[in-house]
Amino acid sequence: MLTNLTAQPADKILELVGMYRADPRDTKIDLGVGVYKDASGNTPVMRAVKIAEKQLWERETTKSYTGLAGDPAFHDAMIDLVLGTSVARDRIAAVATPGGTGAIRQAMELIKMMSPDAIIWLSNPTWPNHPSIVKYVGLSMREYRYFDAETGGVDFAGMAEDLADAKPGDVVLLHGCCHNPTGANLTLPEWAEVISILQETGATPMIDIAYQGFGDGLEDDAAGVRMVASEMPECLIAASCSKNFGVYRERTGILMAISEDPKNTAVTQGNLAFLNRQNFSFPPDHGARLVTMILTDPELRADWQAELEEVRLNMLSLRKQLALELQTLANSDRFGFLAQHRGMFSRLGTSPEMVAKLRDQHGIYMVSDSRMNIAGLNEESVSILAKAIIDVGI
Ligand code: PLP
Ligand code: TYF
Repeated sequence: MLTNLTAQPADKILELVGMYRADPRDTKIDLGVGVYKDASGNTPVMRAVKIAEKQLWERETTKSYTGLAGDPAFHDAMIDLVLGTSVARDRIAAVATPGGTGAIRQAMELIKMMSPDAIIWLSNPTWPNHPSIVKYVGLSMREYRYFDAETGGVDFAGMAEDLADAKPGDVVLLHGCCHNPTGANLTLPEWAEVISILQETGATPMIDIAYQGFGDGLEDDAAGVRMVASEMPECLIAASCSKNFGVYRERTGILMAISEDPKNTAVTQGNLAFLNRQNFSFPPDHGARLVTMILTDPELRADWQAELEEVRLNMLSLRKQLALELQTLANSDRFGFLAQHRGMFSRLGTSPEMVAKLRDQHGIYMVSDSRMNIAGLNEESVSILAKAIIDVGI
């Protein structure tokens, strides 16, 4: 039976990790997988996470099962973080999931139950796991224009035109902030316009938010999500704690499903718990518990927010430095968009051949679509990257 299997295509981002490791050059630079790294290239455990882990070790009296939906205190803390007070709590059903990816998967399964003929609208480009999960779950998809390669910004006119074709029962998947892979984001007036289109078409929004706090700050990064959630009758939200709490391997995420009428919340909650039970039963608890402790303890929360802000400002300053060095070397503003982008990623906007040249000639690793993880840089390597970009002729 196992001989019936055929090879699966590799994940292009994860494949790069192996290529980078195999490269013997000590000057190599890793701008591949989206993991935050400090100036020394380490991905540290955040201070508040370490303290919470110690407290948990001291205080935890049982590791018995939680509930199928996870700990309600985690739901409350995350709903507060992502949505603030934008939506009445009694309209929101929520389940803890294994990471943001688990939330996306559960959302797609929920959509399949509610609207099997739904078309899932995905930005072009988007995180490669979006289309692969949609396809695997057996839903249809269409792309909407998103990135304007000429300007390095959002092709909003194209996006609006494409989304006007969405139908009731369809789902429009939006990145809450820090768009992966481009780094180009919607402005608040553009979010408002997306809401008008959703209202005109009757399509349902789903928001994937995996980098809250990495762009313009915790509150600003959630502004688009909050606007959509407060103005649309229904909304799905998949949130990840992997990046902003640095708990990647703990698999910590949440799916929220907002109903128009609070009377529908209990049935929705039951269906979310049902889906957890079918797929993995109880969700992982360790990361969720740490996140809950941090968000509900004023001292831990303040320390976490301060460290997250250091992380955000570090990436922002690296972006600005890169844009500036390229401006000087190229004697033009054509890389100015790098300073406008927000979050971990920027799409440089060059060909896979040029990306291969950067790798072969300079030991600089980025995804073949020219997505760079800005956190893979430090003050010294920014100059090396800028020179290499000009040297290969981008
Ligand atoms: N969505 C996007 C756009 C991402 O980049 C990631 C990153 O890993 C995720 C979701 C989910 O991450 P995780 O499953 O590790 O929480
Ligand atoms: O886009 C990234 O690099 C992160 C990490 O299958 C990631 O989101 C990459 C690929 C993958 C899972 C996570």
